[in-house]
Amino acid sequence: MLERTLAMIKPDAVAKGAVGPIITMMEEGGLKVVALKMTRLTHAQAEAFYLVHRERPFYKDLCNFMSSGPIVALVLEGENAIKRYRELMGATDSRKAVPGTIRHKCGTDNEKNAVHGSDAPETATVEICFHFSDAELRALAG
Ligand code: IDP
Ligand code: MG
Repeated sequence: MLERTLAMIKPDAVAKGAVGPIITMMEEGGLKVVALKMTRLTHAQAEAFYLVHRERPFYKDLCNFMSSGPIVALVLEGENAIKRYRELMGATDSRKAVPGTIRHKCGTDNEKNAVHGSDAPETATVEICFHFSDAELRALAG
């Protein structure tokens, strides 16, 4: 099934100059970049994006981290893109991510883990709309 998923290259990976290598891994992993922007989340935007985790002990630190510097948001498209990209990212804790995954190569620990990826079709739709306007998404169709 042809799907779209929302990816973010997080502030740690942007800061270490890993934007290029990560996009290369996405493309070589069979995912097509269909939208891309560099942006920076405000603290309030980070809180909104990660609202599902608001009761978790790491929520405050996560929102501080995600608003600490620029990020790159991308829409990736491909067959089973959501699952395929989750596999390509690797485990949430970069120290446990297996070789060949983005988090193994570019992440540090269970917070500074280089990349985000949607976990289901419903969240992918919500997260794509969080970062890209209707007009930007319409432009993709053309
Ligand atoms: P995921 O990014 O692999 O889907 P989630 O459980 O959805 O992982 O967590 C969202 C983000 O919160 C993670 O990518 C990571 O940056 C951060 N995070 C998750 N678990 C921990 C933790 O135990 N300590 C600190 N940060 C965490
Ligand atoms: Mg998640």
